[in-house]
Amino acid sequence: MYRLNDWQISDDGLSEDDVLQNGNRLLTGNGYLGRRGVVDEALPSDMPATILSGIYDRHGDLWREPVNSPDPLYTLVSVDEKPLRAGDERTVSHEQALDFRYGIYSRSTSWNINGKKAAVKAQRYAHMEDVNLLCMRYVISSGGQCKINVRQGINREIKDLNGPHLGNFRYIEQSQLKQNDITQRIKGLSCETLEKKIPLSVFSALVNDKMQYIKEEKISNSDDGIFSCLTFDIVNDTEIELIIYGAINTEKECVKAAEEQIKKSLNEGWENLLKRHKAKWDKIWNTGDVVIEGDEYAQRCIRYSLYHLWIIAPRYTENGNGRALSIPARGLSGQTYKGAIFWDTEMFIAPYFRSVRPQMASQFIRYRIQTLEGAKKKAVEYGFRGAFFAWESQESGDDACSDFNVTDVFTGRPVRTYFRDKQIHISADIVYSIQEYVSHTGDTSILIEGGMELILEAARFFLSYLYYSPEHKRYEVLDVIGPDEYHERVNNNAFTNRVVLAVFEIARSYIEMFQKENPLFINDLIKRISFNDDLEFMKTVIDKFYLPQPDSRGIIEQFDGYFRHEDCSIETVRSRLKDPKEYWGCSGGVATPTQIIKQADVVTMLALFGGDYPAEIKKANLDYYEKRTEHGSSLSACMYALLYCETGSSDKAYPFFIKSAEIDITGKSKHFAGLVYIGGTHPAANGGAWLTAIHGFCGFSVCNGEIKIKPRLPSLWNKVKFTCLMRGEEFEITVTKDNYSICKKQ
Ligand code: IFM
Repeated sequence: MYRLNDWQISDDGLSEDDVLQNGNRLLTGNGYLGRRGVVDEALPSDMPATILSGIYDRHGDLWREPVNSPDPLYTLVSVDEKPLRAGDERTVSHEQALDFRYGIYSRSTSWNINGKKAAVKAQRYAHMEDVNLLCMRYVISSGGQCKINVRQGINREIKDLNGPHLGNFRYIEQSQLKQNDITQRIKGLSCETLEKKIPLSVFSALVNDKMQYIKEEKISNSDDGIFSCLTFDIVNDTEIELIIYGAINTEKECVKAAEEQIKKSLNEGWENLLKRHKAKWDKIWNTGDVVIEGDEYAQRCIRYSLYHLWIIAPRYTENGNGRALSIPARGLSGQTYKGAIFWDTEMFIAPYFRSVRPQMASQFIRYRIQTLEGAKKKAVEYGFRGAFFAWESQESGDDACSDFNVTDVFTGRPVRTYFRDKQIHISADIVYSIQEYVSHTGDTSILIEGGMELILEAARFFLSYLYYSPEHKRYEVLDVIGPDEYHERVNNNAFTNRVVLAVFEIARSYIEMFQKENPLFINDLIKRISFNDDLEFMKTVIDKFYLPQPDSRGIIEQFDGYFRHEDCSIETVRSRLKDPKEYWGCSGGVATPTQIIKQADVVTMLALFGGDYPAEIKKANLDYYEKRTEHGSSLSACMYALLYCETGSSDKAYPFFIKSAEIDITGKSKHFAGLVYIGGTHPAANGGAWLTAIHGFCGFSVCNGEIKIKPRLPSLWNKVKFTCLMRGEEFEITVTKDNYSICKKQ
């Protein structure tokens, strides 16, 4: 059972499900790598993983997915020749914990060995400054005379969902370094990914005290990795401390770099490394924290959510020189969803970073700019022009989403899904997010450096996608999937139509802005990409564009014909399932013929474009759609929360906020879509929790560099404090129930 305290979450569970959940719940990372919260002696079935950000590989014709590195911290202890594994029949106690202030995972396990106690306590973290580095302190205690074997090194026995991904292994053994009764043992391994031959080096160093007990030691290597094998002859109650460093590198000169990292860390030592790591976290919390007074649970949940965003944010590539990276839908918690980037980043995660680390938000945009060519190729593939971004984007902008993204539970056969072909709103979400970034930061250089071209290409894509209805004399958007993925290939999805219109409006307003401020740039661009005719067409389209309107009840129909679908309860639809893992959408899904939707759709549109609609319309739609939303996606709850806040019902928003903020604590989310595993952490919900707390409850917004606050705190909350970086200045904002202050931070 998990327990949540201030800055700490712990769990003592050992069941298969606990192990899977804790892998996510106790995740550590630093934006370069994510390490699942499993024990140090984990078996492949425990899903140990050290996921590398932005490195992908494809095995055969299986799904491309992020690479899981060999594990340099692997440690297995045996007492009197019997391996100690958490959960084996001799286990007496076991607890794992995560200090989410400093990203430190710890475990403490004890065993009964023929009446004597043996225990292991370990602490480990992914270094926040030296991002290639993992550090671990591992203490073994034995209650009396025994023989202890330690097998520590680089373990290749890890599990890929669609692997294996690495080959051409070479082991590197270093001579041991003995200094003042301390021995440092360094082992290394080099390999490369199978598809693109990306080099990967992993080094591991083991340092130990209590040399007097060492009976024997050797290095062994085989197909499962390279290990130091130490035998200690223990005569009485003793503690053996091991310090272990792991370095992982994927640069060109990765062997050298990983080895240097290890040697540097050995020199610096555990205490100093930890100090530097903590100082980095202190700095992050100094701007990144949200302080809530009056609600301890919410306080813990929001910090836990923000922690999860920081451990997956690629800080190491944000300087703007090299390749830009973004955040995958399941972060760095595993290979779920192919490690791909969805609209989750732009709409749910970027707002937080825009406020506290604008250079990260700008990196997300640069990532999309770098994938523009892929988006253009995809548009051509489907017979359109312009930029149709990947629904599931990997490093090149090619779409990782397969045509058969769900496996039927009954037949085991792949099912045709249309996410890749029809979730066209992705191109518009990216444009929307660029506009939000520019409005917040005033940084128009991103537009000049590719952002404007992206916007025009996205506009061109939609211009080529539109359908002119001669009957209604208007432009429509047909055959799409909106946020609600249970209803595929629908016409005039209200959300999609609204964001497509936003693209045209944004493109037009930036063109006007540049015509005044930098005509040379914009005229050149329009000429270079031959956008002139499109521009004329776009102006016509804006005037004749169809946006679904509220009906006599004030309700906006989610798509043409939605109201004709069976109107029944979520329970009724659920009761029709023949298997709990059944996918609710697609052609045969239980929700497809009904009005039950997967996630906020019209509600998302109203939350984003609130200014276009009066409060009664928002309330009527909240009321209508809430009963019909299954919240089968972790992106759903926060949109309800935001809209409830906007309509003055913060207490109704509160449970939705909690649902978002605690999702990776409780682990209560869908783990399967058909037979496809979709578990992991939920960065979009983590970002959604911040959105609700700050944009929702504090009524925070930024428009063209001006901060606005409209306090609407839920009953439990007395005060919220947070920081916003804007246009080179740092503001501390305090919001109470009926007041607020915005102060420049010194
Ligand atoms: O982007 C989401 C989508 O909206 C619903 N299915 C899961 C995706 C990744 O989080």
